[in-house]
Amino acid sequence: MTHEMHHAELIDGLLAGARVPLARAISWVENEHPDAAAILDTCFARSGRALRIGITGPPGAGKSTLVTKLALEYRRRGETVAIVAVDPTSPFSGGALLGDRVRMLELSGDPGVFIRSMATRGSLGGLAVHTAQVCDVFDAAGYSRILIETVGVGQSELEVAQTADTTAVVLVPESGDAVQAMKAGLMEIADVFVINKSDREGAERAVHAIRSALELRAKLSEWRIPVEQTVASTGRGVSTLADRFEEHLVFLGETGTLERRRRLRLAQRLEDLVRARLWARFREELAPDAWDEAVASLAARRETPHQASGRLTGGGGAKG
Ligand SMILES: Nc1nc2c(ncn2[C@@H]2O[C@H](COP(=O)(O)OP(=O)(O)O)[C@@H](O)[C@H]2O)c(=O)[nH]1
Ligand SMILES: [Mg+2]
Repeated sequence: MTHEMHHAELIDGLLAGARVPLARAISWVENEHPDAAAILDTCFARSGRALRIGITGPPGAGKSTLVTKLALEYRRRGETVAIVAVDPTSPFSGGALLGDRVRMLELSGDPGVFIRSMATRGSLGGLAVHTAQVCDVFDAAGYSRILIETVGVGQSELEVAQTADTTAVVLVPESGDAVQAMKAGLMEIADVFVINKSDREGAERAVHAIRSALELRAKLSEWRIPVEQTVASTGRGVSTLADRFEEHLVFLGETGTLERRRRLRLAQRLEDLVRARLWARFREELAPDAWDEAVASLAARRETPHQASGRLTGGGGAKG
């Protein structure tokens, strides 16, 4: 498989469930290979069947361990599982300690599981765009559950989390302080809360703290956000957690929320791509030194940002 594959050959292979073309297709998507567009167009048209489950939370909360155990649980239930790790500290994305590598062996060799890490941001949109695209490829390849692991810190990670249909926020007893979760914006994106490492002191207290924080919020949905305890390292509570995901996905389907969420997500993707394309075109059409000159003229206070942006975009009245 060292020869350059034609994209049609690659598409046929991945749609038939072959792993090598799938891996290649994903690399092309990540690296923005010229033929990636053709692959993405085909995959997008065939996507929409897989359920996308986001697992987010602070580093060290046990997300990768939990994702591993969830994958095993879904395999027992007859689902096929793709794992997308957008966590730079994840064993799935190369930051693994020996113990993590051993853990990953739990999944290796199973043809019903495919693990992929996301590293590059690329130019056509951010990490969220690439994650959504990679998920489309897995979806088209027939994986029925896609587990997306992200570190719950920072705006771009929150955006990645929002590419999922349902999202679990994973905390540990020590970080169970609900205030912290709220500050980090995690409260807003959680459909399910998980207190992992519940073998440790303070798990019950953490659960109660989250529950009371949730009760203080205005009720925006009929969905009552569950707070589950797990011990990912032993698998305790993982089956119940999978039940909660499935319940939430049924709820989303029955209330039309799934459709609404997916629409919002598509709108966001479209916006991201249009912005990226317009920006790329703008930079392409700009005279070689025009950008640096504009910045210099701002620094020298010859122009305001408002004036310079108006001049550069040819619309004197640009806002900003
Ligand atoms: N005590 C305990 N340790 C756990 C549990 N889950 C994961 N760990 C350990 O916590 C560390 C971080 O786990 P990892 O899954 O890499 O966390 P991530 O950074 O959120 O992906 C590892 O050493 C795990 O073995 C748990 O439920 N209980
Ligand atoms: Mg991890």
